[in-house]
Amino acid sequence: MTTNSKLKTWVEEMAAMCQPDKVLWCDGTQGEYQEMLRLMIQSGTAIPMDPQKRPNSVFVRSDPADVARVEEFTFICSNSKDDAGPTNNWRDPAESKKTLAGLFQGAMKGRTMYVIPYSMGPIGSPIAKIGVELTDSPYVVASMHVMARVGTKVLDVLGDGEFVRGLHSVGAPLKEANTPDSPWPCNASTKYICHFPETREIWSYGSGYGGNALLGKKCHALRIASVQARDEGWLAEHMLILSITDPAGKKIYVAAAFPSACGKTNLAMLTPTLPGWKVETVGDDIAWMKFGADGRLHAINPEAGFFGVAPGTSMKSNPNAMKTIGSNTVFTNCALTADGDVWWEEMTDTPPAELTDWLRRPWTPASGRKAAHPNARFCVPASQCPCIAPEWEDPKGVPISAILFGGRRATVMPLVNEAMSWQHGTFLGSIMSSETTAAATGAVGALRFDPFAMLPFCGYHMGDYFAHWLKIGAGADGAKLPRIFYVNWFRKGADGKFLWPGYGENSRVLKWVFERVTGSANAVETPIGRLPEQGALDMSGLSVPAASMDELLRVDLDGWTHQLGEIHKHYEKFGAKLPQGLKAELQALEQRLQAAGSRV
Ligand code: O2Y
Ligand code: MN
Repeated sequence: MTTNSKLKTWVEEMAAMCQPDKVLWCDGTQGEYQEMLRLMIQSGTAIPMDPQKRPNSVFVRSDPADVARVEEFTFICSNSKDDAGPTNNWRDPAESKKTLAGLFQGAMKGRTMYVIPYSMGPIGSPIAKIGVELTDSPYVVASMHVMARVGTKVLDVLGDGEFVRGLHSVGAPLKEANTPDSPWPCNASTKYICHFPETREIWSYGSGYGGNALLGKKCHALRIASVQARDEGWLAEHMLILSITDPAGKKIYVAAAFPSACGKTNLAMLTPTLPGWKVETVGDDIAWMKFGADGRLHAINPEAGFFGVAPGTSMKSNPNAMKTIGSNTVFTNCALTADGDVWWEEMTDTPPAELTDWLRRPWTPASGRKAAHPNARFCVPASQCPCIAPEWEDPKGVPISAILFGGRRATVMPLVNEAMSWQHGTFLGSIMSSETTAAATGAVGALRFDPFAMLPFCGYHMGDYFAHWLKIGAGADGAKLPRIFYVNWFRKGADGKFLWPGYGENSRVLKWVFERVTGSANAVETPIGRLPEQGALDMSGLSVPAASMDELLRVDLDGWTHQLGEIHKHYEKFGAKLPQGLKAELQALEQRLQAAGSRV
């Protein structure tokens, strides 16, 4: 238990409202984790996997009404609507609390309320933060064991200090303790994921899945933390962290922001094709960065595990992830093979002849539908990753030398482009975008902006968030700030095929980034930024046609000029909160493009 009177009072109040059968304080031990797996197996939530194939792993199928984050039911309940800004759903905090209190009243009847003290970041790190999640889901307890540091040791560090309060219920009370439960209790019709940034609270109702329910992850480590970071002068970002080591043993650290489905976990665990180069993983999804005594930005991965998308993960695309999930893994919404293993699309070149799909139906390759849910997940301790950086839990964090931004752009954006300054880099982050495809709503080829990959995760007004980035740069020693790059692995040729092979070959771009930071690679100044000089990108041992390389590194003046209108429209959303520095960058870009166009 704890001596923290604020925590004790809050738990008592929440238990009085939710009326669980019992309240259990999580100690974070291995025994407790095993007990959660046992409960999940007993209730039909999980199936144990063959211990010969995947020791200590379970397989879970969720309710089809609960398979992913629910952005339309995710709210920022700031006191002022203006503070949530144009990119968030806002609800009045008092109104929301009233609605939610009604829903949470008796919501945990027949269930146990688990109290999970957790640390986002290594326990005791000056960059880490503590939260407490109350939940009625053993799946959430088990997953939080993997994704965060949990239990008594966190309470010891918390002492009488402050913590983020997270209340979560699957929203499916049981009439009595022995009422039969559904294998995946949730509330199919009512879901609310509410954030109260001023009081550092999260109330999540109705979903038991991923980012909706593991409150340390997106809710705390991004939405609430982004507000804390603004208030305290640091950065909470949707970024992976990796290290690159050259053949001589020199190592630098890079953070990188990409929207979902752009291969973030693959990049974080990349196996370089360049001989002698090494990449190691510090984190695959979130980075918290604070200035150290040395004046440099130091990053920690606030998480302790990976909650990775399974489909598309294979020995070809990400052998390190495949090796990571060999044991101690919770798989959700994958397909099941006849011999009790998991499978998902692209795991193997040839699918198994028969499977049970994620909806428990027989499946064959002729079924004409996907066997695993596209958002099927593995949840696994980061420590199991064969390429985890030895220093990944260093409480001081790792000093960041470069920040990459990227999106999925078939046109216009070159393979790599170095920003001319922190302000220019902030501009590039603010215009991160992907082209819409036929599958997405809206016009095909229109730009869908996802600034800094934070669109669903920024807990306050995005215009103020841009201003915060500029302030961080303005207050720092410029020579010590990370250099900023925009990368694009997804440019296509006229035939609609990718021009760049991607995956391990991305190490060639990382090498150029490394050499720009360490001062040994040349760049050419262009109207859009600094691009690799002819021959500066190491292409040894790789044959990409010269015409493709020209296209990959071409500054598409017409394309950029055309998208200026869309950038203006994107910026208009932020109204008076759009910082002057970004307006100036857009104007300067326009002028450079014009000048270059009139020279052609
Ligand atoms: O669907 C979910 O709830 C998971 S979302 C997620 C999980 C891990 C890493 N990133 C994400 C994301 O949506 O960015
Ligand atoms: Mn993510």
